[in-house]
Amino acid sequence: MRCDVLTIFPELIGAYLDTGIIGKARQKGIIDVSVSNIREFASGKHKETDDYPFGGGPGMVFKPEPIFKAVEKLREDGRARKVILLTPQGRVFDQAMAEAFSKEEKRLVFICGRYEGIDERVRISLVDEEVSIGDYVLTGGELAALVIIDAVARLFSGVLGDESSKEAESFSWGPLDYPHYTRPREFRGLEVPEVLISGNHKEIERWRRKEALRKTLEMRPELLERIKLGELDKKLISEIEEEQ
Ligand code: 6GU
Repeated sequence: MRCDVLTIFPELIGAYLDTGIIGKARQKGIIDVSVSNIREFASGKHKETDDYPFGGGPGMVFKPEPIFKAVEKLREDGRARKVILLTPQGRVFDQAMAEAFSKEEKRLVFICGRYEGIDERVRISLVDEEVSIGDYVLTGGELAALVIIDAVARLFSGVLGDESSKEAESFSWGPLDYPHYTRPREFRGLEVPEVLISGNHKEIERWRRKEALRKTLEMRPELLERIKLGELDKKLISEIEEEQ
């Protein structure tokens, strides 16, 4: 993934992008994330990036000029780019969108909105896609940019330590993840399920699938309607229902 993040708070997202798995992936050159400060493209003594809304009303609006100039500066290198505006009015980000972004040939530009909104001419003239990370309102798009970059980055090979881990986790086959245990075998009176110590890989696989289905039935039953259940899944679900 190659992307540029445009924000008025570069320091807010810099720490996350420099740390842990994402920081390593950037160091290794597996992902390329650059951050630019929109304020550097604002004019005037005070370098204001916001202004009052025409028509009145509460809050401030992101001025068009600094964002246009920031995007134009990025475009000086002549590379193709897809411009994504982060806004609660966008299409809701999910795993399928993460996979689509991971395959995108063009460099991505994430514009982090702030204030009550962004001048509509930015959307009309610059933006290819509008994306939200869920049905709640944040103070800005910075957290959304990090959420998206993180979800996309981990899909690249070499980013996670163990390549199989991204396959096994939730959403790659539909249901939620199964419960995990590590040492010790007994902790404050709570035992690790016997099957996980049995060494019987077929039984372990069956248990994990069943517990993943149980978790999904409990927390997100609507997910099970979106996926095609196999014969084993149906059998496991009826076992779970009998147990209740
Ligand atoms: Cl992308 N931005 C803001 N400000 N709030 C959000 C969001 C984005 N996605 C969900 N809520």
